[in-house]
Amino acid sequence: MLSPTISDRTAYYLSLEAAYSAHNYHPIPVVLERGEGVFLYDVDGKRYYDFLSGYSAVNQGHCHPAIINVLVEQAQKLTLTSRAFYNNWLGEYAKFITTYFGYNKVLPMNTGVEAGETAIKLARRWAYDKKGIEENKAVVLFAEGNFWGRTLAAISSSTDPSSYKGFGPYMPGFDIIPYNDLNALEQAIQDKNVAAFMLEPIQGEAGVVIPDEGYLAGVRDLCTRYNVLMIADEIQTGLCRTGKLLACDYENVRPDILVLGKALSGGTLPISAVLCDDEIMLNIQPGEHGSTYGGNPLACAVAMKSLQVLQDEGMAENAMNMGILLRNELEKINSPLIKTIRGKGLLKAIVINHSNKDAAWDFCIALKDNGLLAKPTHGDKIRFAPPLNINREQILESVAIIAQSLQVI
Ligand code: IF1
Repeated sequence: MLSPTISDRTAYYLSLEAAYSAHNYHPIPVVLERGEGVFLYDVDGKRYYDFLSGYSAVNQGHCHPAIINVLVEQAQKLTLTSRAFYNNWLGEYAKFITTYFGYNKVLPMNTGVEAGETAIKLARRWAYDKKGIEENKAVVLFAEGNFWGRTLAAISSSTDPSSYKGFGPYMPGFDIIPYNDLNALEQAIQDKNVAAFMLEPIQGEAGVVIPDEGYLAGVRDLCTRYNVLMIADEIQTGLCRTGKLLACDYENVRPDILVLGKALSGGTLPISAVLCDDEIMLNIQPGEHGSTYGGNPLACAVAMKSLQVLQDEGMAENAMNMGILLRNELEKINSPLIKTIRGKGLLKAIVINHSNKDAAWDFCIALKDNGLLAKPTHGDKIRFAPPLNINREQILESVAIIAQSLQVI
């Protein structure tokens, strides 16, 4: 591996984390202290293009002024009541977000993985109360290569050993089928105990894997025909990232349960949400699900503004246009080191073509040295996902950095 250039201040923060924080990550060696729009600044004041956007949590750009304003104002007034009492934001937010996405109800949670768990609980309960599946027999289907978090349930559906190995035993009632394979779904769905199929419309962690055109519509159709709930995990793909409000919109598909997180707060707080209609949501009664922070007034105010900003600033459209520009400019580099360019909107990935297994990492180190931050995944893939308010000139400058950095590997 190339040895990165590291300042003394950077080395200091790296050593603190190494000594006192769990070693559950392997970050690019850069220490950030400030963000603004599409840029991040390190502890030495160096500027970088952010091509990760907090794994798509920062779609609206770092420290978006309108979101920060609401965050600060509401923080000075009221932050948490718990759901033991009402607050003056939850109802307004619930009305806003259900109208925004076209569902009867919302269930507010915090992290993405909690929202995934919530969706599965809703599906199981619906299966027993409405579909008539025998208690404790419900099966939820997942797609190979899925990623929806790190809890015991989430890793129980994982096909990636680094997620699940050594953490068993695993959750029963989960079955895994190949992604992008309607025949496999049709076969699995014959089982009368299948309650739901949960999937990402584009698989993020798997390396931005896009299913064939017609797959999502096909999933919708099979789920409807077999009375199985379609759960769409749009935590990474949703909220304008792929050039539409939701990635499911590409095929005009309306999932039965919609799972959102990440950019719902513009990268300020952990805020997630599960949306569905009454037929599914109202099977859960008081005391049967919740969380201390879910639906807190600070989160509700911030989430409302974060959604508003996406709309007001035309971020879906910009993601679409800048995504096309980014792909065209990356293609122009015409380097044998880039094996594939894929993705929709501003959720893009390249696959590196190199005999050295460290090439993608070394390339990201070179990107960092040249002023652009990205992270490899699964060895040879690199996600390019800048904030959605990036402009044309910034895309061109970023691609110049990418082209220049390819020279070192
Ligand atoms: C980490 C990747 C991104 C997600 C989808 C649910 C969750 C996630 C589709 C859970 C989380 C993360 C978490 C982050 C790395 C990451 C990721 F590299 F794994 F693929 F985004 F690109 N559904 N994704 O992508 O949300 O509970 O984390 O809020 O460090 O694990 P969470």
